[in-house]
Amino acid sequence: MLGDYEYKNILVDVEERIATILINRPKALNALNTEVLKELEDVFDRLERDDGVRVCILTGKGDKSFVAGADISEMRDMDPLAAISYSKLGHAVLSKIENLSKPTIAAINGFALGGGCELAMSMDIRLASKNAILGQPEVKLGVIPGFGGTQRLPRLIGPAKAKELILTGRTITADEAERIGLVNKVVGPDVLMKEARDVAKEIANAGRFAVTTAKLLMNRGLNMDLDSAMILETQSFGICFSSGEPAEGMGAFLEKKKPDFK
Ligand code: DAK
Repeated sequence: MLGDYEYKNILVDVEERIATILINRPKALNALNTEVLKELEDVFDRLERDDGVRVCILTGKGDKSFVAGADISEMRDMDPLAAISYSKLGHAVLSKIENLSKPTIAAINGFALGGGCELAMSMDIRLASKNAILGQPEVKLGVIPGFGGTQRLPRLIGPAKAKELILTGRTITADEAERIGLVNKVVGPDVLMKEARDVAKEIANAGRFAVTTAKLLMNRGLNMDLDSAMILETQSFGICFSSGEPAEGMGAFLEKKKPDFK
């Protein structure tokens, strides 16, 4: 399958049902230009269809930056129409990642600024190395977050902190990001990828249908009224019993052994 994943700016490695995607543009601190965005769009399409992949980890090449934002040199001379189509491309890619049926983990190994912070926010779990710096500094460049930041950040950490961060453009350390709920956990740079893989393995070993369904319910439910979301959960709970997974999971528990989900 590796032949399916050959790109100019992205490296992909699939091992033990876990795909690790590395944005490989360290000279520009892994900034997202149109080419990188299009490659990300393509790789996540393929990963969605790849039955050998259960969980995806995304990180940036080097020890300095996850993604330092949208590409400022590409954006500088855009006219409004070009900016709209660039923003649409970013939205399409990040929505694809957010709605991927497989769980995603951002391993934030340094700067996650602007589009980089927005990219991390489109993922299910964010782990950060101690040296990571996060933020939405766009207003300092005379623009607004254009890849969903004005919407995802307040939903994730609440409007008060989101307004402070977006309106000032201030950046924060990994520890502060953890305190306000922007990242799940902060670890040393040397153990970041191990930590990400450990989380990914736990997910990959759980029931596939259960994991996919739980992700879908949390994503969709947040944008629904509570009564409808509860009905959707009840019905989905029932459907789990046609997947074969409860028989394996509960059977293994009662027999005091580890489940082996197919
Ligand atoms: N884009 C392009 N190149 C970048 C970059 C970026 N975002 N960030 C860094 N680079 C490049 C630098 O230009 C430099 O290139 P050379 O000069 O070596 O050729 C190289 O990466 C190394 O960067 P530095 O020399 O600056 O490294 P330092 O360690 O001194 O500083 C830094 C690291 C991350 C603090 C600094 O590079 C920095 O402040 N970078 C910009 C961070 C930032 O402001 N990010 C937000 C970008 S704005 C929209 C769509 C999208 C967006 C908005 C609107 N619409 C269409 C409406 C999204 C906007 C953003 O994401």
